[in-house]
Amino acid sequence: MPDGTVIEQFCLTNNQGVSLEILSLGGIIRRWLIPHNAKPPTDIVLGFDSVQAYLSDDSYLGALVGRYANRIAEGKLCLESKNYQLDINQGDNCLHGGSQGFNNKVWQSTVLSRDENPAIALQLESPDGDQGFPGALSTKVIYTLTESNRLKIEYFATSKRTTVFNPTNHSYFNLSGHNSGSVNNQHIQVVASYYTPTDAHAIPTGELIKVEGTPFDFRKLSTIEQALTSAHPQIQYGNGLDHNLCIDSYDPQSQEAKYAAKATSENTDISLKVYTTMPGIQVFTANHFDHKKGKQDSLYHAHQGLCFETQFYPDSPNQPQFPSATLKAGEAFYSVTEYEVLF
Ligand code: FUC
Repeated sequence: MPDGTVIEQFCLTNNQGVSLEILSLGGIIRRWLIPHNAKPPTDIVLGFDSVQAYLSDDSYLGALVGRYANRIAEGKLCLESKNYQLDINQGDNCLHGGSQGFNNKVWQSTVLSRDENPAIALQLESPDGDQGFPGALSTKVIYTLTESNRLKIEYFATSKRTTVFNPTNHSYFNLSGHNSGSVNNQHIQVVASYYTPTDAHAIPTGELIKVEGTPFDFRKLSTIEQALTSAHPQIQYGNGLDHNLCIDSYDPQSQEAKYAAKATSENTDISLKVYTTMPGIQVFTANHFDHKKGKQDSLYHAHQGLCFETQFYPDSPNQPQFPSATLKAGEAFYSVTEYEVLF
């Protein structure tokens, strides 16, 4: 780091030959290698070669995001009758926890082994008032790679004062390989009957709209392209998919990750399945990428990556009808998202 702090890189490997490289900077998943018989492994996530590149980029490649993934309108938060002004870092809004969010922090790391599976724990103390959020927050994220090729990401937190908490991981997947061009002809499924439409600045209008008859109907496996080429105004706003879909299987009482989404590449026959305890999933197609210089001299263009960001709905603190991201003082937060790779 510029101040001399050392960043560590961990490699999680299983007996199936899957391996992941994870940085203590932002818990960034830098490489995710899937073996192929007789061919070099396919790296299914976008990333950079240097720490400097991660620090100077604002696309959250592979990183842990918090305290609040996605947007809070005008950075305005009201909790227990007190108003808080959060850091504004995108237009008029607070995006992904403010300009110094979890992705920019060096996390304290511990090597673990969970049920024989390789795992690491990353811990962070976020002080009271960090990016404007109330309450000193202690958070821990555990990454575990299982023998069934699942990366399990568990999020834990407690806060000294009532706050909001909505962490995610912002990996950009490309199941044909990070340097293979656009994801347009890959297929996705999202088990979501509703989505939360937004205004032109990606702030939810507050409605839940049926996906039926819209480009957001991914209940059956369909190409990403059919959505990206749609003339629907919601697609035009952001040059692609950048929307929260409401996961049908969400159960606020359950701590068991439920199937939510899938992506698949016919080029490599690699598929990804997403399971989560969270109510929403931001489906984002790297709409603003424009010759971004990525790993090993690759150039990342618009629609070259696909994010499945599991989350509370965007701006939920200002939308009382959305599932609540409030974390009460002293309460324990737990969520889990699992990414399973099939090949
Ligand atoms: C996603 C999107 C945003 C943004 C960011 C980098 O979560 O919702 O629009 O560009 O990632």
